[in-house]
Amino acid sequence: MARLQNERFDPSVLFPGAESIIVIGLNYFPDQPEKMREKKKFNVASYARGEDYHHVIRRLLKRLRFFLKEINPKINGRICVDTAPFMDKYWAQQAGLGWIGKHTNLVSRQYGSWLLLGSLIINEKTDSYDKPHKNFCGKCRRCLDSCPTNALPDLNVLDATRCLSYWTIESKSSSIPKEISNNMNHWIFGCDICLTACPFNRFEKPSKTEAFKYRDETSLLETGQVLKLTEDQFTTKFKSSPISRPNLSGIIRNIKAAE
Ligand code: B12
Ligand code: SF4
Ligand code: SF4
Repeated sequence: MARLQNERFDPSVLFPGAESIIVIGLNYFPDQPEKMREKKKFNVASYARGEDYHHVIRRLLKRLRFFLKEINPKINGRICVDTAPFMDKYWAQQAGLGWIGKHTNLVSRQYGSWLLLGSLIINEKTDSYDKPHKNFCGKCRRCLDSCPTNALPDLNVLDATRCLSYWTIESKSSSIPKEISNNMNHWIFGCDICLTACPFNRFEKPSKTEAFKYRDETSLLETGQVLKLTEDQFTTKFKSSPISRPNLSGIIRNIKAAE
């Protein structure tokens, strides 16, 4: 995060000639939220139940870029999905998709907390531009109060060193500190607690994206059976899933901490 600050704050440094940004939000609210209820011991973040969204959104944006080039061959574009030094949420709010809620994620009046974001920066002006979305959080603070590890200590402030999402996906540490593991609430890959708390989820609707449909492999985590897999079996099964990110050793660490 500390590197590439100039690119992060100015998309025309990231993509010279940048004139416009097209932002897409893809609804990932689970199509079968109750599927594993009976046998479930552990929780997996909703965004990780199907194919990795980086691949899904990148494919869509590549098609969009191809389509735009057919209309105007001079158009070039740089795709940003999560990993680029680019402020996905800020530009989504500017493009009118929703607003940055107090849990620091974008909230939509059409889909609640459940949009994943991707952008295409292009080198052409467009006929018209959308307006930035108004913030509708008001006095609500349900997300802040719901966080079990106090990772949301203030409005719009996330302390990643206390966030279960950081500890269960990104951390390379061999163990999880006690003050975090005591409050894992059975989350072993990511965490949806603050997202679920948002009252704007009354507008949530099941995702229609085939690639986000629940994959049977996900149940191996939810039931704890993943512990029976070898490293090779884990790598093969979760090849195109976000669950591959912490490796099997990370998942085992998370299960031990959450048990
Ligand atoms: C690092 C990261 C994390 C870290 C830290 C998250 C955090 N909130 O700080 C961890 C691992 C904890 C994490 C967790 C999650 N993440 Co995450 N994460 C990111 C990532 C890669 C970078 C965010 C970041 O720190 N950027 C650097 C800072 C400087 O930028 P920023 O966060 O955009 O915030 C700045 C701007 O808003 C700016 N700003 C505000 N006003 C203005 C005005 C002007 C004029 C300007 C110039 C700037 C500006 O200032 C802010 C602070 O500096 C983004 C993808 C991305 N490239 O944005 C995904 C992203 C935020 N994550 C996402 C998701 C889904 C999650 C989880 C829900 C996953 C899960 N279920 O476990 C959790 C949610 C936790 C939470 N409550 O936020 C989605 C959120 C989608 C949405 N609807 O908002 C993103 C956008 C990925 C994507 N492409 O869809 N994540
Ligand atoms: S994702 Fe979970 S741990 Fe992280 S801020 Fe939200 S509720 Fe807290
Ligand atoms: S729970 Fe309340 S404060 Fe948090 S993002 Fe939703 S509306 Fe905003």
